[in-house]
Amino acid sequence: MSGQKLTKYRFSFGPWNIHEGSDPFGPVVRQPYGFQEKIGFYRELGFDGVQFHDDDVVPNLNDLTHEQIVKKAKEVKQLLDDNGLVAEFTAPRLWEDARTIDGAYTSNDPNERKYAVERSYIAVDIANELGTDKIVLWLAREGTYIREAKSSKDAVGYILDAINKILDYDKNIKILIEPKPNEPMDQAYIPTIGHALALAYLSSDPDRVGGLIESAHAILAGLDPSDEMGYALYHNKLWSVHLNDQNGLKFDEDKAFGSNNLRGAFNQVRVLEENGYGRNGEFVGLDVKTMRTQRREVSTKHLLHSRKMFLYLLEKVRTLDKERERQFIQSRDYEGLDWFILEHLMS
Ligand code: XLS
Ligand code: MG
Repeated sequence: MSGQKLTKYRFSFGPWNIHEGSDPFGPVVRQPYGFQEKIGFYRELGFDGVQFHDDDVVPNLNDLTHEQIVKKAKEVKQLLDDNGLVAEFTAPRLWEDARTIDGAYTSNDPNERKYAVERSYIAVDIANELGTDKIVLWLAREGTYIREAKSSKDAVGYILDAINKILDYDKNIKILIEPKPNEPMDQAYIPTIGHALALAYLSSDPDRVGGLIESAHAILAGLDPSDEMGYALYHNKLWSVHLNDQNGLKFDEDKAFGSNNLRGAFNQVRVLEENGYGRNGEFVGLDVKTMRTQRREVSTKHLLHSRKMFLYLLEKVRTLDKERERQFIQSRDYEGLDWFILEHLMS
């Protein structure tokens, strides 16, 4: 990396990260901000990119014609332009509609599988109107509550079929698969980036299928997020990230980046920085949730702090004495190396 221009990172989050605090056990606790108000927060928080679900852009899209969808998407594109923002990706929301109760691409009902693919086409149309060539597939309900409900082998075929149909529908779109091992399902079919990239290589156009890695999702799979990122970077298929944190194997907490494991966060920033992530326009994306206890007027701090944490740790990566580190490695003194890293992080 020496001598190379330092990467100037761009940051993104989805409007759902500024939310009203409801959880499975309680209603909203904060007065909602309107969509335009949320868009108004981005620049002041230091963010350039907006992640979207299809229906964040076009609410109630199931009830609209193609023309109405395009018209609404154009309005949102204008709003982004007016606020100096760009869309990072659009994600089809395949986990709320009644036709996705038993899964979307892997539903046992062929009509529901058809709905999921057609809904994905709409997400592609919206992405095109917003000026992004990326859609994200978080395969939320592609899994089971009990194993006997579906065929795990057939499910792979259904997901691959959906991916190939999307690639065929639009010759420019790039698909980012966001793996997660569980929740809402008891067990999901594409739990890790390894599973996701295997699908990419099986697809009809592997160069247009890659991955988005979320810190918490890797942790929920019992894996180290920075190793997962290193794996995808080797394949040149880490096209976005959702940086956040997670305290153990439980529901997806979407904690602020670095909030639970500073060393783990350091290694995520390091693997991104040292392997050129961001040099081809990739965003440092967040997927973080405000604590339910936070009052409305201070319900964007988790975004501000997560971005600040990335930049603090970036400074730690860039100021690490690599020669000293190399000496510890060369002499196989990993206890010494461990202390050296900890001292650096604490200094
Ligand atoms: C899950 C996903 C989800 C987004 C993208 O973590 O990132 O939060 O809605 O689909
Ligand atoms: Mg996510």
